Amino acid sequence: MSPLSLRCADSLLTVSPFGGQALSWQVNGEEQLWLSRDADLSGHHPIRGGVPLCFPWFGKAASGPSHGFARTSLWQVIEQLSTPTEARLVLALRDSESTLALWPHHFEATISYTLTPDTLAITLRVTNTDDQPWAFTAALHSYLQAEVATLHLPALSGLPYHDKLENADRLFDDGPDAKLPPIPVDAIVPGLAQLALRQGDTSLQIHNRGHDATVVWNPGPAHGIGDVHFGGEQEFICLESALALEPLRLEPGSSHTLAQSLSISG
Ligand code: TA6
Repeated sequence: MSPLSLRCADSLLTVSPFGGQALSWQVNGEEQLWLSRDADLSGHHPIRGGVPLCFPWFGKAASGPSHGFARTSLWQVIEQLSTPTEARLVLALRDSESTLALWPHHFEATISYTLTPDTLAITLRVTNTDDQPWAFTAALHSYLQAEVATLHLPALSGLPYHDKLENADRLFDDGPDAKLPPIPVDAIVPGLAQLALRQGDTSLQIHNRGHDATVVWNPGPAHGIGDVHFGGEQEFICLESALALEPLRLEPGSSHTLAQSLSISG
């Protein structure tokens, strides 16, 4: 179950078949994703960092693992191609005895990673292969490298969000000195298709598609999360393309695509 590598020019992506999860994306040697130094890579537990795939549910469920079983399932490679201008890796997950025991529906999910020299496009396509409709929630739970002490996301200014920490609906501050986002943060922001994350001289442009919300998460210093290394919460912000507001119903034979693209600009 070794990680898979995908390269396009100076852009290098590493993906774990366990979870179908991106672990690292380096552009010109600069890491763009965050992976905890204490991440459990044994293939038995969720991996803390990179881009975990949350499916068929986002968040906690009455029964079943947090964020669903996709991130702790073994995905199969179904396509890998590389040209001088683009590289692509596609993995698939289908229902099995173990998924049916947790969620009694037939499905197929594919995750595709497409690399160009300055962009990583991540596309989760979910298909109902059952003879009955079913509903799901999901997220591309991207952990992005960020210097939290100086982090500023102006795109959040004044936006409404659901604060999961206090189960309340709020507005982000829109004052000139607003800390955006405040940390700790666990915010479900309806819509929001585009935002930019500045890092030093470069900026990461984030585009979400097929989502109903962008989730903004950082647990802050008092997190008590065992697999976030000491001080690790100062190094990332999760900006997630999510179906988190309402379960999305899929008819038999139909599909939905949830996507996020990350592009480096100067
Ligand atoms: O996306 C934010 C969130 O749902 C938070 O509520 C927080 O718990 C986080 O994900 C991490 O969840 P995990 O199950 O990976 O510890």
